[in-house]
Amino acid sequence: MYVSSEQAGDVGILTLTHPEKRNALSRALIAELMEQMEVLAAARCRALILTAGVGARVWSAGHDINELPHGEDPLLYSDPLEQLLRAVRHFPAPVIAMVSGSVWGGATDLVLSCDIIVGDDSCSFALTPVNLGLPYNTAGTLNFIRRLPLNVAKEMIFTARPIDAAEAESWHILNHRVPTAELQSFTLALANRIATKAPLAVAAIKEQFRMLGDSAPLQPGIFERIQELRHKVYKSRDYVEGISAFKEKRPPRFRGE
Ligand code: KGJ
Repeated sequence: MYVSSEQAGDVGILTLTHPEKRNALSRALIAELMEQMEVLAAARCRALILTAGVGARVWSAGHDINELPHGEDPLLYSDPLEQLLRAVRHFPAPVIAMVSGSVWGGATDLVLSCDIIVGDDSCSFALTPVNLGLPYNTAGTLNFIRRLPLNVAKEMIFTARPIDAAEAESWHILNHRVPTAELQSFTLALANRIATKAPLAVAAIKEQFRMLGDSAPLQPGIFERIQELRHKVYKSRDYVEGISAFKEKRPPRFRGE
């Protein structure tokens, strides 16, 4: 069991429970998470809290690096992480990320796909594809452009530096930064407030935000160019080196080829 699920009145709470692997977003963990999301949606939960628990040291280490393919597109439309991101965006009630601890790579994409983010002083967020030599995909890059100030997105990506709670607050990544002791009660109160509102209106407006936010047309030529740029990166030796270095627990030696 990598995920625990509970329902407190109209509020669903999904907790990642695999600290041994730092809640890496493996195929198995994502399958459980999405199954529980379906159960909570069918039970008509009116707000969903996604968390790794109060006091977690690592909220999630991101994509399971052992499941990233060598020499192939690492973030295809059908990749489990991509399916999870869409499930969160399509979930028929607001999803609140409640964050203690560090959030890495694709898990930061996941948190930024939630509707509201509440963090405590221990939370931090990193975007790390350049540590692995991995080309990010179009959907994720668009999510960062929409969700973050462009200069912030660029600094986070180019440096892969975890940004702390104070920076996350000042850069409007967090809706609220609260003391750890109040994280649970504050987030529950927020979710309960949402749960008292008209659920059809909330769901319709969430869907409007999603569809209108996604409505920017992408010219075929631009998409093809992006695919070509990404192809060059995931076929490179640096990408193999990035993944090998992680598995061998050593710093990568990138050569730009
Ligand atoms: N995937 C698979 N296994 C992982 C991952 C991961 N992302 N992160 C940690 N693990 C596993 C390690 O291999 C260890 O397994 C165990 O979790 C504890 O990790 O050797 P084992 O015990 O069998 P570790 O590194 O010993 O824990 P800490 O020293 O506490 O460090 C926690 C960190 C989260 C700082 C560290 O594990 C780390 O840097 N993980 C990788 C974080 C990262 O760069 N994630 C981004 C992955 N990439 C993406 O999501 C994407 C989409 N991307 O574009 O890059």
